[in-house]
Amino acid sequence: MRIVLISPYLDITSLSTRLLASYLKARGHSVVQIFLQDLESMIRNGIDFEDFYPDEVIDQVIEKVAGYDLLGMSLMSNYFVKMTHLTEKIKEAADIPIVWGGVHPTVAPEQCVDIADYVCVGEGEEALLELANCLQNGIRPTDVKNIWFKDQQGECRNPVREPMANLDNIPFPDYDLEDQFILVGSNILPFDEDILKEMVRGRIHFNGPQHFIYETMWTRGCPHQCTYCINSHNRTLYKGCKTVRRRSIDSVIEEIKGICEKFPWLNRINFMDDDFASASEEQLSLFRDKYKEEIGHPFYALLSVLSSGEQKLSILYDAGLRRTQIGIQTLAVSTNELYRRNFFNRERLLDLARSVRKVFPPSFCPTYDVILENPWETTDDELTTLRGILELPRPYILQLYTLTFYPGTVLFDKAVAEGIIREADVSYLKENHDRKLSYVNFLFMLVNMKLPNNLIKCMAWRPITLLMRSHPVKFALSLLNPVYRTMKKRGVCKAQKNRFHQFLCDHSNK
Ligand code: B12
Ligand code: SF4
Repeated sequence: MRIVLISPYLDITSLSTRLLASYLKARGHSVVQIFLQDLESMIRNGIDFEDFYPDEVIDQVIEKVAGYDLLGMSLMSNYFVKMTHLTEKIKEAADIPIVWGGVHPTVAPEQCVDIADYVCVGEGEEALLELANCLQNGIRPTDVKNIWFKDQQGECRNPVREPMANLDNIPFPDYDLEDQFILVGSNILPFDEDILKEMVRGRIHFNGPQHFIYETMWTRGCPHQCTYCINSHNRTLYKGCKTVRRRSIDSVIEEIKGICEKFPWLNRINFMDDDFASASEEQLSLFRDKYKEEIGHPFYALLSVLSSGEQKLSILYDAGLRRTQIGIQTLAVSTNELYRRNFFNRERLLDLARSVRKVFPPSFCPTYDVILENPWETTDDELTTLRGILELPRPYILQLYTLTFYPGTVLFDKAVAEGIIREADVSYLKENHDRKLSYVNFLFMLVNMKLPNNLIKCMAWRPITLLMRSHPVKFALSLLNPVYRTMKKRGVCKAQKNRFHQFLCDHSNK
Protein backbone atom coordinates (compact mmCIF):
# COMPACT_ATOMS: atom_id res chain seq x y z
CA MET A 1 0.00 0.00 0.00
CA ARG A 2 1.21 3.57 -0.65
CA ILE A 3 1.05 5.57 2.56
CA VAL A 4 1.85 9.22 3.35
CA LEU A 5 2.58 10.35 6.90
CA ILE A 6 2.39 14.01 7.88
CA SER A 7 4.18 15.53 10.86
CA PRO A 8 3.29 19.14 11.76
CA TYR A 9 5.88 19.49 14.53
CA LEU A 10 8.46 22.23 14.51
CA ASP A 11 11.00 19.64 15.49
CA ILE A 12 11.89 17.49 12.50
CA THR A 13 12.90 14.56 14.72
CA SER A 14 9.24 13.50 14.88
CA LEU A 15 10.07 10.06 16.21
CA SER A 16 6.45 8.97 15.88
CA THR A 17 6.18 9.27 12.08
CA ARG A 18 9.79 8.14 11.53
CA LEU A 19 9.24 4.97 13.56
CA LEU A 20 5.87 4.27 11.97
CA ALA A 21 7.41 4.73 8.53
CA SER A 22 10.23 2.28 9.18
CA TYR A 23 7.84 -0.24 10.76
CA LEU A 24 5.49 -0.14 7.77
CA LYS A 25 8.33 -0.20 5.24
CA ALA A 26 9.84 -3.28 6.90
CA ARG A 27 6.48 -4.99 6.36
CA GLY A 28 6.21 -4.23 2.68
CA HIS A 29 4.37 -0.91 2.48
CA SER A 30 5.74 2.09 0.69
CA VAL A 31 5.85 5.20 2.89
CA VAL A 32 6.51 8.86 2.25
CA GLN A 33 6.79 11.44 5.05
CA ILE A 34 5.96 15.13 4.79
CA PHE A 35 7.31 17.43 7.51
CA LEU A 36 4.98 20.41 7.66
CA GLN A 37 6.85 22.54 10.15
CA ASP A 38 5.35 25.96 9.62
CA LEU A 39 8.44 28.10 10.23
CA GLU A 40 7.18 31.01 8.20
CA SER A 41 4.10 31.60 10.31
CA MET A 42 6.20 31.09 13.42
CA ILE A 43 8.55 33.84 12.25
CA ARG A 44 5.57 36.05 11.46
CA ASN A 45 3.38 35.43 14.50
CA GLY A 46 5.54 33.64 17.05
CA ILE A 47 4.29 30.22 18.07
CA ASP A 48 0.56 30.45 17.49
CA PHE A 49 -1.19 27.13 17.53
CA GLU A 50 -4.36 28.67 16.13
CA ASP A 51 -2.74 29.54 12.81
CA PHE A 52 -3.89 27.58 9.76
CA TYR A 53 -1.57 26.49 6.99
CA PRO A 54 -1.82 28.98 4.11
CA ASP A 55 -3.90 27.86 1.10
CA GLU A 56 -0.84 27.59 -1.13
CA VAL A 57 0.68 25.06 1.28
CA ILE A 58 -2.56 23.10 1.54
CA ASP A 59 -2.77 22.97 -2.27
CA GLN A 60 0.70 21.44 -2.42
CA VAL A 61 -0.21 18.86 0.23
CA ILE A 62 -3.29 17.91 -1.80
CA GLU A 63 -1.13 17.56 -4.89
CA LYS A 64 1.44 15.44 -3.04
CA VAL A 65 -1.07 12.99 -1.51
CA ALA A 66 -2.81 12.34 -4.84
CA GLY A 67 -2.43 8.70 -5.84
CA TYR A 68 -1.71 7.46 -2.30
CA ASP A 69 -3.96 4.95 -0.54
CA LEU A 70 -3.78 6.17 3.06
CA LEU A 71 -2.81 9.41 4.78
CA GLY A 72 -1.64 9.39 8.40
CA MET A 73 -1.27 12.51 10.51
CA SER A 74 0.41 12.85 13.89
CA LEU A 75 -0.72 15.49 16.36
CA MET A 76 -0.22 16.72 19.87
CA SER A 77 -3.16 18.63 21.34
CA ASN A 78 -1.64 21.98 20.36
CA TYR A 79 -2.02 21.08 16.71
CA PHE A 80 -5.68 20.12 16.91
CA VAL A 81 -7.05 23.27 15.28
CA LYS A 82 -4.39 23.42 12.58
CA MET A 83 -4.71 19.75 11.65
CA THR A 84 -8.50 19.86 11.70
CA HIS A 85 -8.40 22.64 9.14
CA LEU A 86 -5.84 20.77 7.00
CA THR A 87 -7.85 17.53 7.20
CA GLU A 88 -11.08 19.23 6.19
CA LYS A 89 -9.41 20.93 3.24
CA ILE A 90 -7.85 17.68 2.04
CA LYS A 91 -11.17 15.86 2.39
CA GLU A 92 -12.90 18.48 0.26
CA ALA A 93 -10.39 17.99 -2.53
CA ALA A 94 -9.10 14.41 -2.41
CA ASP A 95 -10.52 10.95 -1.92
CA ILE A 96 -8.06 9.43 0.51
CA PRO A 97 -8.75 7.82 3.89
CA ILE A 98 -7.18 9.83 6.72
CA VAL A 99 -6.01 8.35 10.00
CA TRP A 100 -5.00 10.49 12.96
CA GLY A 101 -2.62 9.31 15.68
CA GLY A 102 -0.41 10.74 18.39
CA VAL A 103 -1.03 12.29 21.79
CA HIS A 104 -4.25 14.15 21.03
CA PRO A 105 -6.12 11.27 19.36
CA THR A 106 -4.94 9.14 22.28
CA VAL A 107 -6.34 11.46 24.96
CA ALA A 108 -9.38 12.79 23.07
CA PRO A 109 -10.49 10.14 20.55
CA GLU A 110 -14.19 11.09 20.85
CA GLN A 111 -13.38 14.53 19.50
CA CYS A 112 -11.02 13.29 16.78
CA VAL A 113 -13.27 10.57 15.38
CA ASP A 114 -15.64 13.28 14.14
CA ILE A 115 -12.87 14.73 11.98
CA ALA A 116 -10.57 11.96 10.73
CA ASP A 117 -11.82 8.74 9.08
CA TYR A 118 -9.81 6.65 11.54
CA VAL A 119 -8.27 7.45 14.89
CA CYS A 120 -5.43 5.55 16.54
CA VAL A 121 -5.58 5.48 20.35
CA GLY A 122 -2.17 4.78 21.87
CA GLU A 123 0.83 3.20 20.18
CA GLY A 124 0.61 3.09 16.44
CA GLU A 125 3.06 0.59 14.95
CA GLU A 126 0.93 -2.56 15.00
CA ALA A 127 -2.39 -0.71 14.75
CA LEU A 128 -1.43 1.26 11.64
CA LEU A 129 0.03 -1.83 10.00
CA GLU A 130 -3.15 -3.82 10.60
CA LEU A 131 -5.31 -0.90 9.47
CA ALA A 132 -3.30 -0.57 6.24
CA ASN A 133 -3.59 -4.33 5.63
CA CYS A 134 -7.36 -4.24 6.20
CA LEU A 135 -7.88 -1.28 3.87
CA GLN A 136 -5.68 -2.91 1.25
CA ASN A 137 -7.89 -5.99 1.36
CA GLY A 138 -11.18 -4.07 1.53
CA ILE A 139 -11.90 -5.23 5.10
CA ARG A 140 -13.74 -3.00 7.60
CA PRO A 141 -11.22 -2.70 10.48
CA THR A 142 -13.61 -3.79 13.23
CA ASP A 143 -11.00 -6.02 14.83
CA VAL A 144 -8.03 -3.69 14.75
CA LYS A 145 -7.24 -2.85 18.35
CA ASN A 146 -6.56 0.86 19.04
CA ILE A 147 -8.50 1.97 15.95
CA TRP A 148 -11.73 3.96 16.23
CA PHE A 149 -13.87 5.01 13.29
CA LYS A 150 -17.34 6.09 12.20
CA ASP A 151 -18.83 5.14 8.86
CA GLN A 152 -22.27 4.58 7.33
CA GLN A 153 -22.54 1.28 9.16
CA GLY A 154 -22.00 2.92 12.54
CA GLU A 155 -19.31 3.69 15.04
CA CYS A 156 -16.58 1.27 16.08
CA ARG A 157 -14.38 1.79 19.13
CA ASN A 158 -11.92 -1.07 19.20
CA PRO A 159 -10.26 -1.71 22.57
CA VAL A 160 -6.70 -0.68 23.18
CA ARG A 161 -3.94 -3.28 22.81
CA GLU A 162 -1.10 -3.76 25.29
CA PRO A 163 1.86 -1.48 24.61
CA MET A 164 4.61 -3.25 22.65
CA ALA A 165 6.70 -5.26 25.07
CA ASN A 166 9.85 -5.56 23.00
CA LEU A 167 10.83 -2.20 21.55
CA ASP A 168 13.78 -3.81 19.76
CA ASN A 169 11.21 -5.16 17.27
CA ILE A 170 10.73 -1.66 15.90
CA PRO A 171 13.28 -0.78 13.21
CA PHE A 172 15.29 2.42 13.66
CA PRO A 173 13.70 5.78 12.76
CA ASP A 174 13.39 6.31 9.02
CA TYR A 175 15.98 8.79 7.71
CA ASP A 176 15.70 7.78 4.02
CA LEU A 177 15.58 11.40 2.90
CA GLU A 178 14.68 10.44 -0.66
CA ASP A 179 11.22 9.40 0.63
CA GLN A 180 10.69 12.65 2.50
CA PHE A 181 9.48 16.18 1.90
CA ILE A 182 9.64 19.27 4.03
CA LEU A 183 7.87 22.60 4.12
CA VAL A 184 10.41 25.37 3.65
CA GLY A 185 8.85 28.83 3.62
CA SER A 186 5.74 28.22 1.55
CA ASN A 187 7.15 25.43 -0.62
CA ILE A 188 7.12 21.72 0.03
CA LEU A 189 10.56 20.57 -1.11
CA PRO A 190 12.33 17.23 -1.27
CA PHE A 191 14.19 16.73 2.00
CA ASP A 192 17.95 16.74 1.61
CA GLU A 193 21.03 16.51 3.78
CA ASP A 194 21.63 20.30 3.77
CA ILE A 195 18.16 20.92 5.13
CA LEU A 196 18.53 18.19 7.73
CA LYS A 197 21.86 19.62 8.86
CA GLU A 198 20.37 23.08 9.28
CA MET A 199 17.31 21.78 11.12
CA VAL A 200 19.30 19.84 13.70
CA ARG A 201 21.89 22.54 14.26
CA GLY A 202 22.50 23.57 17.85
CA ARG A 203 19.16 24.56 19.32
CA ILE A 204 20.39 23.12 22.56
CA HIS A 205 23.57 24.79 23.61
CA PHE A 206 26.53 22.68 24.54
CA ASN A 207 29.92 24.24 25.03
CA GLY A 208 32.39 23.97 22.18
CA PRO A 209 32.10 23.98 18.39
CA GLN A 210 28.92 23.99 16.26
CA HIS A 211 26.80 21.09 17.24
CA PHE A 212 24.44 18.94 15.20
CA ILE A 213 22.06 16.96 17.28
CA TYR A 214 20.51 13.57 16.77
CA GLU A 215 17.48 12.90 19.00
CA THR A 216 16.32 9.49 20.08
CA MET A 217 14.84 7.52 22.99
CA TRP A 218 16.01 4.54 25.02
CA THR A 219 12.72 4.02 26.85
CA ARG A 220 9.00 4.55 26.45
CA GLY A 221 6.92 5.57 29.45
CA CYS A 222 7.80 7.04 32.81
CA PRO A 223 7.81 5.46 36.28
CA HIS A 224 5.93 8.49 37.66
CA GLN A 225 2.43 9.74 36.93
CA CYS A 226 2.34 13.47 37.58
CA THR A 227 -1.23 14.69 37.26
CA TYR A 228 -0.54 17.31 34.55
CA CYS A 229 1.30 14.85 32.30
CA ILE A 230 0.29 12.37 29.59
CA ASN A 231 1.72 9.60 31.78
CA SER A 232 -1.17 10.04 34.23
CA HIS A 233 -3.51 9.26 31.32
CA ASN A 234 -1.46 6.34 30.04
CA ARG A 235 -1.58 4.61 33.41
CA THR A 236 -5.38 4.51 33.11
CA LEU A 237 -5.42 3.70 29.41
CA TYR A 238 -3.05 0.77 29.86
CA LYS A 239 -4.32 -0.30 33.27
CA GLY A 240 -2.53 -3.43 34.46
CA CYS A 241 0.03 -3.34 31.63
CA LYS A 242 3.72 -2.55 31.81
CA THR A 243 4.03 0.98 30.48
CA VAL A 244 7.74 1.62 31.09
CA ARG A 245 9.76 -0.31 28.54
CA ARG A 246 13.44 -0.13 27.70
CA ARG A 247 15.23 -0.97 24.48
CA SER A 248 18.37 -3.06 24.73
CA ILE A 249 21.58 -1.06 24.98
CA ASP A 250 22.85 -2.77 21.82
CA SER A 251 19.84 -1.52 19.89
CA VAL A 252 20.34 2.08 21.05
CA ILE A 253 24.06 2.02 20.26
CA GLU A 254 23.54 0.40 16.88
CA GLU A 255 20.96 3.04 15.95
CA ILE A 256 23.24 5.94 16.90
CA LYS A 257 26.27 4.37 15.26
CA GLY A 258 24.32 3.82 12.04
CA ILE A 259 22.99 7.35 11.86
CA CYS A 260 26.42 8.85 12.62
CA GLU A 261 27.89 6.79 9.79
CA LYS A 262 25.17 8.03 7.46
CA PHE A 263 25.52 11.66 8.58
CA PRO A 264 29.09 11.93 9.93
CA TRP A 265 28.63 15.59 10.87
CA LEU A 266 26.28 14.64 13.74
CA ASN A 267 28.21 15.33 16.93
CA ARG A 268 25.69 15.53 19.79
CA ILE A 269 22.99 13.14 20.98
CA ASN A 270 19.80 14.18 22.75
CA PHE A 271 17.96 11.46 24.65
CA MET A 272 14.34 12.55 24.93
CA ASP A 273 13.31 9.85 27.43
CA ASP A 274 10.97 11.09 30.14
CA ASP A 275 13.50 10.05 32.78
CA PHE A 276 16.84 8.83 31.46
CA ALA A 277 18.08 7.97 34.95
CA SER A 278 15.20 5.57 35.61
CA ALA A 279 17.62 2.83 34.46
CA SER A 280 19.43 0.96 37.24
CA GLU A 281 23.06 1.78 38.08
CA GLU A 282 24.06 -1.49 36.45
CA GLN A 283 22.23 -0.65 33.22
CA LEU A 284 23.69 2.85 33.20
CA SER A 285 27.22 1.48 33.69
CA LEU A 286 26.76 -0.92 30.77
CA PHE A 287 25.40 1.93 28.69
CA ARG A 288 28.36 4.11 29.65
CA ASP A 289 30.92 1.49 28.64
CA LYS A 290 29.37 0.85 25.24
CA TYR A 291 28.52 4.48 24.56
CA LYS A 292 32.06 5.65 25.31
CA GLU A 293 33.56 2.94 23.21
CA GLU A 294 31.27 3.14 20.18
CA ILE A 295 29.85 6.68 20.08
CA GLY A 296 31.67 9.09 22.36
CA HIS A 297 29.66 12.23 21.51
CA PRO A 298 28.54 14.46 24.39
CA PHE A 299 24.87 13.93 25.12
CA TYR A 300 21.85 15.56 26.70
CA ALA A 301 19.15 13.88 28.80
CA LEU A 302 16.18 14.65 31.06
CA LEU A 303 16.48 13.40 34.61
CA SER A 304 14.00 13.05 37.43
CA VAL A 305 14.94 13.86 41.00
CA LEU A 306 13.58 10.54 42.17
CA SER A 307 15.89 8.49 40.00
CA SER A 308 19.10 10.50 40.13
CA GLY A 309 21.55 10.12 42.99
CA GLU A 310 25.23 10.97 43.10
CA GLN A 311 26.31 7.54 41.89
CA LYS A 312 24.08 7.65 38.80
CA LEU A 313 25.13 11.20 38.05
CA SER A 314 28.78 10.27 38.10
CA ILE A 315 28.18 7.31 35.77
CA LEU A 316 26.29 9.62 33.43
CA TYR A 317 29.00 12.28 33.53
CA ASP A 318 31.60 9.66 32.73
CA ALA A 319 29.41 8.45 29.86
CA GLY A 320 29.32 11.95 28.34
CA LEU A 321 26.26 13.69 29.83
CA ARG A 322 26.98 17.39 29.32
CA ARG A 323 23.59 19.01 29.64
CA THR A 324 20.48 18.12 31.58
CA GLN A 325 17.01 19.29 32.48
CA ILE A 326 15.47 18.41 35.82
CA GLY A 327 11.87 19.01 36.89
CA ILE A 328 11.38 20.98 40.11
CA GLN A 329 7.89 22.24 39.20
CA THR A 330 7.09 23.35 42.76
CA LEU A 331 8.42 23.13 46.29
CA ALA A 332 5.06 23.73 47.96
CA VAL A 333 4.00 20.57 49.80
CA SER A 334 0.31 20.90 48.90
CA THR A 335 1.10 21.41 45.21
CA ASN A 336 3.37 18.38 45.15
CA GLU A 337 0.43 16.42 46.52
CA LEU A 338 -1.81 17.89 43.84
CA TYR A 339 0.76 16.93 41.18
CA ARG A 340 1.19 13.44 42.71
CA ARG A 341 4.86 14.22 43.16
CA ASN A 342 4.97 13.45 46.88
CA PHE A 343 8.38 11.89 46.27
CA PHE A 344 9.69 15.39 45.75
CA ASN A 345 10.66 17.98 48.34
CA ARG A 346 13.17 20.69 49.13
CA GLU A 347 15.67 18.34 50.84
CA ARG A 348 15.72 15.96 47.88
CA LEU A 349 16.25 18.82 45.49
CA LEU A 350 19.10 20.25 47.54
CA ASP A 351 20.72 16.81 47.74
CA LEU A 352 20.53 16.44 44.01
CA ALA A 353 21.78 19.96 43.32
CA ARG A 354 24.76 19.40 45.63
CA SER A 355 25.54 16.10 43.90
CA VAL A 356 25.40 17.84 40.54
CA ARG A 357 27.97 20.38 41.78
CA LYS A 358 30.16 17.60 43.17
CA VAL A 359 30.11 15.41 40.08
CA PHE A 360 30.16 17.92 37.24
CA PRO A 361 32.71 20.67 36.55
CA PRO A 362 31.93 24.19 37.85
CA SER A 363 30.82 25.39 34.41
CA PHE A 364 28.10 22.71 34.15
CA CYS A 365 24.76 24.49 34.10
CA PRO A 366 21.66 22.32 34.66
CA THR A 367 18.23 23.54 33.64
CA TYR A 368 15.53 23.32 36.31
CA ASP A 369 11.89 23.36 35.22
CA VAL A 370 9.31 25.27 37.26
CA ILE A 371 5.55 25.48 36.71
CA LEU A 372 3.96 28.87 37.40
CA GLU A 373 0.38 30.15 37.20
CA ASN A 374 -1.23 27.20 38.90
CA PRO A 375 -4.72 28.39 39.91
CA TRP A 376 -4.65 26.24 43.06
CA GLU A 377 -1.40 27.79 44.31
CA THR A 378 -1.30 30.82 46.58
CA THR A 379 1.39 33.47 46.30
CA ASP A 380 2.92 31.97 49.44
CA ASP A 381 3.20 28.61 47.67
CA GLU A 382 4.97 30.26 44.76
CA LEU A 383 7.31 32.11 47.11
CA THR A 384 8.13 28.83 48.89
CA THR A 385 9.33 27.52 45.54
CA LEU A 386 11.28 30.71 44.84
CA ARG A 387 13.02 30.69 48.20
CA GLY A 388 13.94 27.00 47.84
CA ILE A 389 15.40 27.66 44.41
CA LEU A 390 17.51 30.50 45.74
CA GLU A 391 19.26 27.98 47.99
CA LEU A 392 20.50 25.98 45.02
CA PRO A 393 24.16 26.29 44.15
CA ARG A 394 24.71 28.23 40.92
CA PRO A 395 25.07 28.09 37.96
CA TYR A 396 21.68 26.91 36.74
CA ILE A 397 18.96 28.11 34.40
CA LEU A 398 15.30 28.17 35.31
CA GLN A 399 12.90 27.11 32.59
CA LEU A 400 9.62 28.77 33.49
CA TYR A 401 6.43 27.09 32.32
CA THR A 402 2.84 28.00 32.98
CA LEU A 403 0.44 25.24 33.98
CA THR A 404 -1.38 24.01 30.87
CA PHE A 405 -4.37 21.69 31.14
CA TYR A 406 -4.04 18.93 28.58
CA PRO A 407 -7.11 16.77 27.97
CA GLY A 408 -6.97 13.30 29.46
CA THR A 409 -4.80 14.33 32.40
CA VAL A 410 -5.99 14.14 35.99
CA LEU A 411 -5.60 17.91 36.41
CA PHE A 412 -7.63 18.67 33.29
CA ASP A 413 -10.57 16.71 34.76
CA LYS A 414 -10.18 18.46 38.11
CA ALA A 415 -10.07 21.89 36.47
CA VAL A 416 -13.23 21.09 34.49
CA ALA A 417 -15.01 19.72 37.57
CA GLU A 418 -14.17 22.88 39.54
CA GLY A 419 -15.17 25.22 36.71
CA ILE A 420 -11.63 26.57 36.22
CA ILE A 421 -11.86 25.66 32.54
CA ARG A 422 -14.72 24.36 30.44
CA GLU A 423 -14.37 20.97 28.78
CA ALA A 424 -14.88 22.58 25.37
CA ASP A 425 -12.14 25.14 26.01
CA VAL A 426 -9.00 24.73 23.99
CA SER A 427 -6.92 26.27 26.74
CA TYR A 428 -4.00 24.04 25.67
CA LEU A 429 -3.51 25.99 22.44
CA LYS A 430 -0.96 28.14 24.16
CA GLU A 431 2.77 27.95 24.32
CA ASN A 432 3.72 26.55 27.71
CA HIS A 433 6.09 29.45 28.35
CA ASP A 434 3.47 32.12 27.68
CA ARG A 435 3.61 33.91 31.06
CA LYS A 436 1.51 36.85 32.10
CA LEU A 437 2.89 39.94 33.77
CA SER A 438 2.83 39.48 37.53
CA TYR A 439 5.14 40.40 40.36
CA VAL A 440 5.86 36.79 41.30
CA ASN A 441 6.63 35.81 37.68
CA PHE A 442 8.94 38.81 37.58
CA LEU A 443 10.81 37.57 40.67
CA PHE A 444 11.37 34.18 39.04
CA MET A 445 12.69 35.91 35.93
CA LEU A 446 15.17 37.85 38.07
CA VAL A 447 16.74 34.55 39.13
CA ASN A 448 17.76 33.92 35.52
CA MET A 449 19.15 37.45 35.29
CA LYS A 450 21.61 36.40 37.97
CA LEU A 451 20.67 39.18 40.38
CA PRO A 452 22.13 38.63 43.88
CA ASN A 453 20.00 36.14 45.81
CA ASN A 454 19.71 38.48 48.79
CA LEU A 455 18.21 41.20 46.65
CA ILE A 456 15.61 38.79 45.24
CA LYS A 457 14.89 37.54 48.76
CA CYS A 458 14.30 41.14 49.89
CA MET A 459 11.99 41.72 46.95
CA ALA A 460 10.12 38.55 47.91
CA TRP A 461 9.58 39.89 51.45
CA ARG A 462 5.94 39.27 52.40
CA PRO A 463 4.84 42.90 52.95
CA ILE A 464 6.21 43.83 49.51
CA THR A 465 4.48 40.92 47.82
CA LEU A 466 1.23 41.81 49.65
CA LEU A 467 1.52 45.34 48.33
CA MET A 468 2.19 44.06 44.82
CA ARG A 469 -0.90 41.85 45.12
CA SER A 470 -3.11 44.77 46.09
CA HIS A 471 -5.92 45.67 43.70
CA PRO A 472 -4.46 48.90 42.27
CA VAL A 473 -1.14 47.22 41.42
CA LYS A 474 -2.87 44.15 40.01
CA PHE A 475 -5.08 46.40 37.91
CA ALA A 476 -2.08 48.35 36.58
CA LEU A 477 -0.29 45.11 35.68
CA SER A 478 -3.37 43.76 33.93
CA LEU A 479 -3.41 46.90 31.76
CA LEU A 480 0.25 46.42 30.91
CA ASN A 481 -0.17 42.72 30.21
CA PRO A 482 -1.19 42.98 26.52
CA VAL A 483 1.80 45.26 25.84
CA TYR A 484 4.12 42.86 27.67
CA ARG A 485 2.79 39.88 25.74
CA THR A 486 3.12 41.65 22.40
CA MET A 487 6.69 42.62 23.19
CA LYS A 488 7.51 39.10 24.29
CA LYS A 489 6.00 37.67 21.13
CA ARG A 490 7.99 40.14 19.04
CA GLY A 491 11.14 39.03 20.85
CA VAL A 492 10.34 35.39 20.06
CA CYS A 493 9.63 36.28 16.41
CA LYS A 494 12.91 38.16 16.15
CA ALA A 495 14.86 35.27 17.64
CA GLN A 496 13.16 32.80 15.29
CA LYS A 497 13.75 35.12 12.39
CA ASN A 498 17.44 35.35 13.17
CA ARG A 499 17.67 31.62 13.38
CA PHE A 500 15.67 30.58 10.36
CA HIS A 501 15.42 33.57 8.03
CA GLN A 502 18.62 32.98 6.08
CA PHE A 503 17.85 29.29 5.90
CA LEU A 504 14.40 30.00 4.44
CA CYS A 505 15.85 32.47 1.91
CA ASP A 506 18.56 30.00 0.86
CA HIS A 507 16.23 27.07 0.44
CA SER A 508 12.95 28.60 -0.69
CA ASN A 509 14.46 29.39 -4.07
CA LYS A 510 15.84 25.92 -4.65
C1 B12 B 1 10.28 14.56 22.61
C2 B12 B 1 9.13 15.45 22.99
C3 B12 B 1 9.14 16.74 22.50
C4 B12 B 1 10.25 17.27 21.60
C5 B12 B 1 10.08 16.86 20.16
C6 B12 B 1 8.71 16.63 19.65
C7 B12 B 1 8.76 16.15 18.21
N1 B12 B 1 8.10 16.79 17.37
O1 B12 B 1 9.41 15.21 17.84
C8 B12 B 1 10.14 18.79 21.82
C9 B12 B 1 11.12 19.15 22.93
C10 B12 B 1 10.43 19.69 20.64
C11 B12 B 1 8.72 18.91 22.34
C12 B12 B 1 8.03 20.08 22.33
C13 B12 B 1 6.75 20.22 22.80
N2 B12 B 1 6.05 19.29 23.50
CO1 B12 B 1 6.65 17.49 23.75
N3 B12 B 1 7.14 15.73 24.20
C14 B12 B 1 8.10 14.97 23.82
C15 B12 B 1 8.00 13.59 24.50
C16 B12 B 1 8.96 13.59 25.69
C17 B12 B 1 8.27 12.38 23.62
C18 B12 B 1 7.51 12.38 22.28
C19 B12 B 1 8.00 11.24 21.44
O2 B12 B 1 8.72 11.43 20.47
N4 B12 B 1 7.63 10.01 21.80
C20 B12 B 1 8.00 8.81 21.08
C21 B12 B 1 6.96 8.50 20.01
C22 B12 B 1 7.32 7.23 19.29
O3 B12 B 1 5.73 8.33 20.69
P1 B12 B 1 4.43 9.16 20.27
O4 B12 B 1 4.78 10.47 19.76
O5 B12 B 1 3.43 9.04 21.32
O6 B12 B 1 3.92 8.30 18.99
C23 B12 B 1 3.29 7.02 19.12
C24 B12 B 1 1.76 7.09 19.20
O7 B12 B 1 1.29 8.29 19.75
C25 B12 B 1 1.28 6.83 17.82
N5 B12 B 1 1.26 7.90 16.83
C26 B12 B 1 1.88 9.08 16.81
N6 B12 B 1 1.63 9.72 15.66
C27 B12 B 1 0.85 8.93 14.91
C28 B12 B 1 0.31 9.09 13.64
C29 B12 B 1 -0.48 8.06 13.11
C30 B12 B 1 -1.03 8.22 11.76
C31 B12 B 1 -0.76 6.88 13.88
C32 B12 B 1 -1.61 5.83 13.33
C33 B12 B 1 -0.22 6.74 15.15
C34 B12 B 1 0.59 7.75 15.65
O8 B12 B 1 2.24 5.89 17.35
C35 B12 B 1 3.54 6.30 17.80
C36 B12 B 1 4.41 5.08 17.93
O9 B12 B 1 3.84 4.15 18.81
C37 B12 B 1 6.52 13.61 24.97
C38 B12 B 1 6.22 12.84 26.24
C39 B12 B 1 6.01 11.41 25.94
N7 B12 B 1 6.63 10.60 26.71
O10 B12 B 1 5.28 11.05 25.01
C40 B12 B 1 6.22 15.10 25.13
C41 B12 B 1 4.84 15.60 24.80
C42 B12 B 1 4.38 14.95 23.52
N8 B12 B 1 5.04 17.01 24.56
C43 B12 B 1 4.08 17.75 24.97
C44 B12 B 1 4.00 19.16 24.78
C45 B12 B 1 2.84 19.85 25.43
C46 B12 B 1 4.94 19.85 24.03
C47 B12 B 1 4.90 21.35 23.71
C48 B12 B 1 3.57 21.78 23.15
C49 B12 B 1 5.30 22.14 24.96
C50 B12 B 1 5.40 23.63 24.73
N9 B12 B 1 6.58 24.12 24.63
O11 B12 B 1 4.45 24.34 24.71
C51 B12 B 1 6.03 21.53 22.68
C52 B12 B 1 5.47 21.82 21.28
C53 B12 B 1 6.20 21.23 20.12
C54 B12 B 1 6.08 21.96 18.85
N10 B12 B 1 5.99 23.26 18.82
O12 B12 B 1 6.10 21.31 17.84
C55 B12 B 1 2.99 16.94 25.64
C56 B12 B 1 1.78 16.82 24.74
C57 B12 B 1 0.49 16.84 25.50
C58 B12 B 1 -0.65 16.86 24.55
N11 B12 B 1 -1.81 16.52 25.03
O13 B12 B 1 -0.52 17.17 23.41
C59 B12 B 1 3.76 15.59 25.93
C60 B12 B 1 2.89 14.33 25.88
C61 B12 B 1 4.41 15.72 27.32
C62 B12 B 1 3.44 15.86 28.47
N12 B12 B 1 3.77 16.69 29.39
O14 B12 B 1 2.43 15.28 28.64
N13 B12 B 1 8.25 17.72 22.81
S1 SF4 C 1 8.34 12.77 35.85
FE1 SF4 C 1 8.02 14.02 34.00
S2 SF4 C 1 7.52 12.60 32.33
FE2 SF4 C 1 7.31 11.48 34.29
S3 SF4 C 1 5.13 11.64 34.79
FE3 SF4 C 1 6.18 13.34 35.84
S4 SF4 C 1 6.10 15.07 34.37
FE4 SF4 C 1 5.58 13.19 33.24
